[in-house]
Amino acid sequence: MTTTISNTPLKTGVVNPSYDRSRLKTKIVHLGFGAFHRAHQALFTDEIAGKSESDWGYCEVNLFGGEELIQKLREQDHLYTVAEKGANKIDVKVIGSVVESLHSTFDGTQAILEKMAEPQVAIVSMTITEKGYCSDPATGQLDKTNPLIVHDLANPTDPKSAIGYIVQALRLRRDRGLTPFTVMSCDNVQENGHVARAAVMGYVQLLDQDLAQWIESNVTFPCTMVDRIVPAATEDTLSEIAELLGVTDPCGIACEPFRQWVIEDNFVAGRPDWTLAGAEFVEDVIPFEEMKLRMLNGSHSFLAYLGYLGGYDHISDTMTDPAYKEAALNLMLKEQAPTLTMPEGSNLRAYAELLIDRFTNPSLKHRTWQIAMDGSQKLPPRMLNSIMSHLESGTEYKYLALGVAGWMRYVSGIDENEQPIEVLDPLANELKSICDKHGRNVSVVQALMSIDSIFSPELANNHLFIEEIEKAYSNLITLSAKGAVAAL
Ligand code: NAI
Ligand code: CS2
Repeated sequence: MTTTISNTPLKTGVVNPSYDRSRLKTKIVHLGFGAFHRAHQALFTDEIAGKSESDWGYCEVNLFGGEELIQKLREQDHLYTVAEKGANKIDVKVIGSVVESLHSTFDGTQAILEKMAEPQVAIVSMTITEKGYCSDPATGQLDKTNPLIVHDLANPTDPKSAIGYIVQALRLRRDRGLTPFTVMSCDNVQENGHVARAAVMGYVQLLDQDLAQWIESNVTFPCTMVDRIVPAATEDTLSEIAELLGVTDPCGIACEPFRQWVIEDNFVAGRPDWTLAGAEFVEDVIPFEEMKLRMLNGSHSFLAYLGYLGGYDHISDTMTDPAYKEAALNLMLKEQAPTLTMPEGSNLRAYAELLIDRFTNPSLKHRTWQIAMDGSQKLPPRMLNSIMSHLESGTEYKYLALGVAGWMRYVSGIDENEQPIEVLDPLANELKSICDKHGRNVSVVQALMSIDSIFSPELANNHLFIEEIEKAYSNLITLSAKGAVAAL
């Protein structure tokens, strides 16, 4: 028998599920069993099962990648470890809220659809990355030319996209006279519930008007603000976790101690009481989402592009450079905070200072390269929407401008030492062909702005915006990333 976390006594200090796991049912199907979900929603759901009679459990589904993770998870009775790493202390928890799992590759599409159509399933939640919504990041509307959507429109009963799965599962439920489920996005997408709804509705309207009407009237798509820094696990992460447990856990994940979850209270078939684990249910999540996306994620992306180009491998490394640290704080307080409308009592200075502390945590090895990924999806909510607000009010945005220029320089695929950069992005080919054509000439700025799924016409045709980004880009080329950040 293989020795796993489920059949081996673990070291003292490890927190194990304190409840009877057999009580849990698959009431949530989660799409996207990646790093983040393991350390966030699944952990909240585990904690509330320890504090109440909650019977909410997960079926984890991966539609793309992560096959081995699902296989290993099954071998260890769906238990896995979360190591919460502070600067001086590590808490190790074994999570018990996962009941079962499926993968499109070895279980097949129909098994996943049948699971989503089981009567007791009340929520389908998602951490499928920004690109999983098959939507245009500039407008938040379904991209009908997305290859997965094109496939699903032609084969709606055998879908590939998360959107196609949700619609087909809802069709099965309606046809069988079952209640609908709530669709809950937990991705870093601005107004994530609205984007999920727009994608689902945009797709189903092309397929079936009756079903579209049923979904419109019966399904809700609450917005959520989710926060916890969870870097992708490395060999080092897994060795450290094995050391702490006394046995290897290939599904283990490390993260920071901080966590936050603000959820719009709009569920059609019930929901767990996640407040027992510190989540908040509110009427309007959008101010919290915007605050997090602009202040945390906006400065993360700034540090990722300028940090990578400046030779810093991890976010905590950028924080050892006083110019980067000051730039991140200024970006948050001078250029992002003024664009936000927050509920009374919010303290954005305290929030920014806490973010700097979190970024500084030396125990977390969060790669600038990882955050730099998928910039075409991340730029609008993190930087461009705030720039729109500065253009309306005629205020300065030099930090944001350098952030956008940093992305433009990064996607050229060649770093400041003429070494190749592995640029991962759904638009990687288009970005490369534009950058190859223009080289490091400032003309690349306007050429990249012609990508209308990223830059709205209001931005791409605004001469003040073009000039500001061209200036930042030229500084970056002349002074290098470190020089341009210091010159701010
Ligand atoms: P990951 O790379 O570990 O996992 C990505 C997951 O998305 C995988 O389960 C994969 O199967 C799924 N996926 C990828 N492309 C897909 C597609 N086109 N359709 C359906 N599923 C798809 O990434 P991680 O760290 O779990 O992050 C996932 C998302 O969670 C992020 O993009 C972000 O929106 C959100 N998030 C992540 C945080 C973090 O610190 N890691 C914190 C807050 C939110
Ligand atoms: C990061 C986020 O990868 C990224 O783009 O900015 O995943 C960030 O770690 C989380 O949003 C923190 O909650």
